Amino acid sequence: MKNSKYSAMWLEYHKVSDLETRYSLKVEGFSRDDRIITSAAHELSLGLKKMTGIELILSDAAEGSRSLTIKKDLSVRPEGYILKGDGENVQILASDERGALYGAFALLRAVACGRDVSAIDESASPSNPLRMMNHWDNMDGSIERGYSGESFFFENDDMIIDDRTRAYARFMASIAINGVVINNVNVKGAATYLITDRFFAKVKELSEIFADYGIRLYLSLNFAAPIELGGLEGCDPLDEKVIGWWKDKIREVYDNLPDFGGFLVKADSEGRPGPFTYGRTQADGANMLADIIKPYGGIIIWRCFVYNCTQDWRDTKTDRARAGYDYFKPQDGDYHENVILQIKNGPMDFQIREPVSPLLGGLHKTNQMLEVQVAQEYTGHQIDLCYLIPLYKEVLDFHTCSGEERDTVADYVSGRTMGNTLGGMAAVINTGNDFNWTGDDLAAANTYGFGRLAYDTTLTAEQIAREWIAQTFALDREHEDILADMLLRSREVYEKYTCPLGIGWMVYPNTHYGPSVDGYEYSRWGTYHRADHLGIGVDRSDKGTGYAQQYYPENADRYNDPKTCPEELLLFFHHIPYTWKLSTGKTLIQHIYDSHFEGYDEAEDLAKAWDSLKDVIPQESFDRVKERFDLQLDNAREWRDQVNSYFYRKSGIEDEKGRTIY
Ligand code: GCV
Repeated sequence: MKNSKYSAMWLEYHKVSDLETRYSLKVEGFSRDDRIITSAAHELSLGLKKMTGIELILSDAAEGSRSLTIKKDLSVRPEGYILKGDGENVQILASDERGALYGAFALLRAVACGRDVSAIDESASPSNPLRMMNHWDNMDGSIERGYSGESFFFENDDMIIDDRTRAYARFMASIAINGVVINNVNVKGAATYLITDRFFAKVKELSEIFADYGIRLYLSLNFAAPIELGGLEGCDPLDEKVIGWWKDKIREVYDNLPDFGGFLVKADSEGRPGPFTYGRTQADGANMLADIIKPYGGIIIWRCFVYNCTQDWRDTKTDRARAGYDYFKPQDGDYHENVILQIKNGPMDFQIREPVSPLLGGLHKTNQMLEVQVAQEYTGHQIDLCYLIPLYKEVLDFHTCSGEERDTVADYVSGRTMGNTLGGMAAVINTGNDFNWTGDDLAAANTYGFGRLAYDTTLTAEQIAREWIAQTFALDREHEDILADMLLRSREVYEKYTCPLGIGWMVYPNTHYGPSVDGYEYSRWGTYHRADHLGIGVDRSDKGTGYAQQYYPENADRYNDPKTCPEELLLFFHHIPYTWKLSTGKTLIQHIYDSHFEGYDEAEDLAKAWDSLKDVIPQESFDRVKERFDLQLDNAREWRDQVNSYFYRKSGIEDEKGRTIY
């Protein structure tokens, strides 16, 4: 149901000083009437007034007063900005409107973070060309893997455009998001009709609001649209009739939505239609659409989440982790220049820890984009605290060892390694129409952090956490330290009480919250831990499924041998006896017990730390989060006791510390 009340999240603009001075706002080199410049000017007026009391006079005429100038400077990199203050006057320099808008938000951020901006000297430009949010919103208003209420884009198979739409666009612009896919990648029912007359007017209206904030609108596409909308018998990408249908359709789309960004496609994945049905490759499908959309400047973002989801659990040779690479690597170099392959960070599915997908950088002749999940599907449903920026950082900083000088994932997806211009980062977003947008107020740190990191991959998880805290809660240093520490520890805490050592899954089927050790063990999803009375883990070495060999040799060798495999991923790559000695000297089984006991205790510490912030966090916000910590502790307790009991019963090995196991 529609909910028009909402919080200001990190754009609260808390008061930091009371200057009551006037500045004239000047615009040089840009058109004052430009839609994005207008947004920048509006935001600066609002933010500075609220935070500092400064009144911006939107005119060049206010002689004598100090000035804030948005100025065009072609030497600044695209979408970048320079902030310069001479002690009196401040300038935002940019070569394009987006850069000016991001500069405006950066100035406001600096003020919110308590910096003296009168002599500011700062510059930035995006690490990634594309910085996108993917909504998994359905047209009936539900959100696939949504934990924050209903969709604010859709309801009853129709679109919603209201105040929230603009508020959302402001949030996204403030973290430099430049593309948004509004509908779920599983395109069904009414969503297939988003590319028809039925919705063009509303999609256009929405895209105009986005355009005010430098955001391009994209849609997820139903590969079977030629059948469902066009009445054709099939959707073979090499069939002339199908190609003709798409040509007409895409012309119609651009006639109605001239600034449309392009399509995101989930094909041949979890029951969605795709080229495999016709014996074609993923490249055949992607290239067909890309060629048609190219004259309009559009792009095709093609997801690599293709695997067999009807596996027989008895089959130990088939390995879901291998699937992406096996399907997509053979066509590396065949994808046309306006295709981007969107690759999930790990080879499985957004677990709390997985190795980096070997496709990232494994492809070296194809545009690629990193997909991460901000929505906490397997990471606590925005009930359990789990700050995910450290996870994204690990992925970006991962050395593929491809032999290139620039060999990290960040290098590949940014285009730095291959010199390509299409690539970047996309996140499955965690927003909904809850008052606080993200269910858990603290989960907004992930939304915020994703955008900041995608814009500047050199930022640290701590810097981002502190920026977010300052803007959201404006805490003093002592309390900021407490909250920053909570965020920074939270992912490891979650990992400890759920599934450490890279094993993953063990989660309640379908909902993906709470423990169910064998929940996915005898299923069709390719998600097994293979535990028996002697040990646990999946052998993905050269003696097992051979997945480790999909990496470049240095990494392949490291992962292949349990003695050199990073311990946090040990059970992802190897089947290990319970009596195996880890580097700490503990046995594997003792590590499992200890980790779960510690994880629960540390979750309690997090909850206590939150209690210590009671007097400095707004009451409603405090209460909402507190309720979640209560639930998190229940969850952690279940995980601890179920996992420990399960492995005690399997192995028959006592806990050295004699704690209660059931
Ligand atoms: C949108 C996982 C999720 C699905 C999701 C899918 C995907 O399987 O559980 O809800 O579907 O990933 O990324 O396409």
